[in-house]
Amino acid sequence: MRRPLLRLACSLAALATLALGACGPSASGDDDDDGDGGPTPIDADPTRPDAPPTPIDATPVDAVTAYPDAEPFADGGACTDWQCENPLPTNCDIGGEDICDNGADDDCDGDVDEGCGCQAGAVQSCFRGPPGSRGVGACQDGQQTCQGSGEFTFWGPCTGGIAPNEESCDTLDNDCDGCVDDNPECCVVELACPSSMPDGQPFQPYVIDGTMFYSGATTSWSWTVVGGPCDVLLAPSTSYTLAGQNTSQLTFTPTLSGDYTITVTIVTADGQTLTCTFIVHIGGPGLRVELCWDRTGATDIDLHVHRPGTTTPWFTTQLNNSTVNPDDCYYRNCKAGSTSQLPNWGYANSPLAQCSGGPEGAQWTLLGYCRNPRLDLDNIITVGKPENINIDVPANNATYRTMVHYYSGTGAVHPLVNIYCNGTLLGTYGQAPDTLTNFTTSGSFGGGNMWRVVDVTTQVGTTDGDGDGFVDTTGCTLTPLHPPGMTSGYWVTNNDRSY
Ligand SMILES: [Ca+2]
Ligand SMILES: [Ca+2]
Ligand SMILES: [Ca+2]
Ligand SMILES: [Ca+2]
Repeated sequence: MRRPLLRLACSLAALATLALGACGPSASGDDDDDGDGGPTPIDADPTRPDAPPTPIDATPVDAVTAYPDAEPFADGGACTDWQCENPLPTNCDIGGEDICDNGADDDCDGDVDEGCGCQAGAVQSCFRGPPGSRGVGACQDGQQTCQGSGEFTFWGPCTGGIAPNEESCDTLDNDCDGCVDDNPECCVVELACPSSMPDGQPFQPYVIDGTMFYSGATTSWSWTVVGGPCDVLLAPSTSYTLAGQNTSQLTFTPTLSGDYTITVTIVTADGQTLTCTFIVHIGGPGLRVELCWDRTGATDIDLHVHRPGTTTPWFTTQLNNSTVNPDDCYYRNCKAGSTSQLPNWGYANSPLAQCSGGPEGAQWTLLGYCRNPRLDLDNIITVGKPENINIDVPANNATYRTMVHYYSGTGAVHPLVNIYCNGTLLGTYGQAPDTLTNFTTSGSFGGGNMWRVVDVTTQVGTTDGDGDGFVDTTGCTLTPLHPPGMTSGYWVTNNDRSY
């Protein structure tokens, strides 16, 4: 996770460090500390040494192996400036057609997979840079959502991730050309930004110690976090909490899965401003359904997940009675503190750590386990909070229907549903610009508007390959639901509790 802090000095030892491949000569000025106001006489053109320096004995840059059609370095050694005069090819097909469904901007026009159809609401990984830089150095994929409906669908903008940036002195390959800190000004490296971070889990505090990146004297620290679709919708509220934003140590406690872009800005004692930006992935196991909505404080919207293999009515065992249906997981039966019995769909309980950090944690602790399915965030007209339902190890090849109900309040509400499968966002429904526009009428206990969102079919393996303590959910097939007989549009009914 964390890279060792490097402190490399050029100046007097310019030739020696160049020979070690640590950093190149500066482009101009008196870089040899001999006080004569000029470059070292032995090196007439400091940007282009006459001959490759030897010996080079440093770790080869990952990109050389990760990107097989790159020009191999002459000696297979480390990057220095002279080697980076042959950067990795961009692989741009300028003026060509973008190749569909690869999440790459093949024609390098700034749009990813433009002109390609997709399934409305689906989410895919994408990269905001030339294809040749994808996965190289500090570059990381973001995500894009399929917008539109019916036959008129297209991939929306690619957001998040890390695109190529100006090279800075931080031990990372910021411009993703395959060379670390290949900047003529990079003589002193004091900042060691992380190239990757370990994954976290919802409700578990994630502590980041900034002194692992910068250990010198500072005058200030500042941390910012950018979250996923619900955080965009809930802004300025956030689904996560932060502590220590103005100290060297950030404690970030998420409630939702997703990719969070974290930036730390450090002002050093000598007035330099240094920054690191990186991504922390928060992912719970199994199937995770998340709901948020834009109007809070006066509206209560509820999330429901239906047991596979049955088509019993939502809410109650029959359309016209009041007995809670154990096939429907929702606030009345699926919270630790619910008055109705927790549903038993035949799944093992999860260790308490999976849910004890949430708002229902104390009550789950009394029970001694986390139930599956369970609702561990219940938003009852709380401003800026989401709601979710989890099944840590769902059944193999089983189909779970998700539904959103407008319980109380008045006026149009725009709910958003995210589907995570083994920690990866695979679908988001109701996100702008494809918001749900006809969700206007509330009604307790099964009256009012119901939005049947998506059927999720889970594929579950037999092993715990990712080591999170749960058998892996290896994939999910998402089938967005449309009004009967239609191939597009959101399916919203009024006063209809049927499956
Ligand atoms: Ca393109
Ligand atoms: Ca493409
Ligand atoms: Ca670079
Ligand atoms: Ca760098």
